Amino acid sequence: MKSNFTRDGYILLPEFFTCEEMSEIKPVILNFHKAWVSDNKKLYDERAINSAYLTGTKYLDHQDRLTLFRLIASQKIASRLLPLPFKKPAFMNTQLFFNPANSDQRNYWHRDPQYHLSIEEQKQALDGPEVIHFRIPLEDEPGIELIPGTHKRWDTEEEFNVRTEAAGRAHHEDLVNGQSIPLRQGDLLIFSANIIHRGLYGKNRLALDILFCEAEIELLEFVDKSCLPDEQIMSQLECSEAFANTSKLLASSHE
Ligand SMILES: O=C(O)CCC(=O)C(=O)O
Repeated sequence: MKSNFTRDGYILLPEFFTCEEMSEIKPVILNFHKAWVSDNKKLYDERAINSAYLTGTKYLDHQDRLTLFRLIASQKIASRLLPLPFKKPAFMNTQLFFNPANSDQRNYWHRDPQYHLSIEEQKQALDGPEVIHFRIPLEDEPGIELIPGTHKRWDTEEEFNVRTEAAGRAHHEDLVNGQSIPLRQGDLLIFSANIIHRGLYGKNRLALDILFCEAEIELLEFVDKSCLPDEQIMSQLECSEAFANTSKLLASSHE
């Protein structure tokens, strides 16, 4: 059965990007990753599985940032973002997922908001506002394992115990309803940040996640402004609506 975002909380679009499109993005991501790893050696060696803020000014030059902004604001991404059941889509951040340097490090089931919301707030978050990942694998990789439908329903007892490491359970233990979604370079996986999921480590995994959310201040207040395009870059973008919604909301919240 084909996945459906509203029902399942994810959609896989195989071969969404052409080889040509991937060959424009990949060198930029590798530039970022190399600079980030050398600046965060201890974190990388000890436990990191992702970096973030790729569109910021710290590690990439103007041309590389422009390539990322053009991707995020492309007609192709907008064609998948705008039809989602969102009131107003806004750009939130970018992340880059890779394998842990320590090959014994285990993955972990979670809902993204569980690290900053109470249990009651996590239940309320299932009714929105929504945060979603657009995952773009730059290499073929084992992908993600997720539990379809959990973006809108609360955990079973087992799911809860495993993802929160309660009742003697560990967060890497297998869960019965887990569905693995292997990814290939050029695919696009869209999934809800609320869904119960875990990364599958292995191969040469390197995946760019673009995070969008509904334009609500509680989701956008920590956006790093240096990760947003300036006016001169905005004028060169095809579909800048998600960036514009973020900038407008941040500007109005500081009035
Ligand atoms: O790919 C991973 O390691 C996990 C992904 C994840 O946790 C996330 O995207 O929130």
